[in-house]
Formats: sequence, structure tokens, C-alpha cells
Amino acid sequence: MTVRIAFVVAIALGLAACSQKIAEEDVDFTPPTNLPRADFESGLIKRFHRLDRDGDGIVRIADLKRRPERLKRYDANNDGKLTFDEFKAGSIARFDATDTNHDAILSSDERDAAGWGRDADARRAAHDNETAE
Ligand SMILES: [Ca+2]
Ligand SMILES: [Ca+2]
Repeated sequence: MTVRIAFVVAIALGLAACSQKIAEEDVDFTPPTNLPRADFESGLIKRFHRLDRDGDGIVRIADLKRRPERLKRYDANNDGKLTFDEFKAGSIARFDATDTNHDAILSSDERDAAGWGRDADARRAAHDNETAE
């Protein structure tokens, strides 16, 4: 009898553990809200190419139509031009500054806290496209 009860309890605990696991997986299944550093980094070249209209590997900040303040800050040698290395270094420094728990992943909370959530990303992408035209 006690063996039988123990068996039932074991099954119940097993089911509880399973349902908890499924619930956790559901919570984790939101890929767009987490931006891994590697994904961010691999997307930078595409963004740089959008800004680099003539494709010479240099983005002239004066040629950008509006609000190039953030890009100006990336211009490490202050020559009014962004190389990809400058763009990448600035962008990654910004990522790391936003990644407040230093897990190499930008959660939506971290991006929201820094003012660049998914909507901000969309706006920026639109802005980048606009300035690249
Ligand atoms: Ca420069
Ligand atoms: Ca993080």
C-alpha cells in the first residue's frame, strides 16, 4: 500500500515537474525580445552598408540627412567620417553599456531602460534607411 502511494506521489511530482518545465519553455520562447551580442555584431555590417551609400567603405557624417549625433560619437578620430571599424566599435560599446547585467544578451527590459526597445529599433532602422537614401 505504501509502495503504491509512493508510486502515485512520484508520478504526481513528475507531472508537476513536467508542466513547470513546459511553462518555463513557453516563457523562454520569445526570441525577438533577446538580442545576443553575436547577432547584434553580425548585423552591423549590413547597417553600415545601408549608411555607406556610395559603397566606398566610408560614411560621411555630413551626408546623413538628420540626427547623426550618435554616429558623430562613433567618429573616434573626429574626421567627420565613419569607417566600419569606428562604427563597429561605437555600436558594440553602446551594446555593452546597455547590457547592464553583462550576460552578452540585450533583453527587452535592458533595451527599454536605455530607450532602444523593439520600437526604437524599428524607428532607427527606418531612420538609417532614410538617411541612406
Ligand atoms: Ca573617423
Ligand atoms: Ca543583458
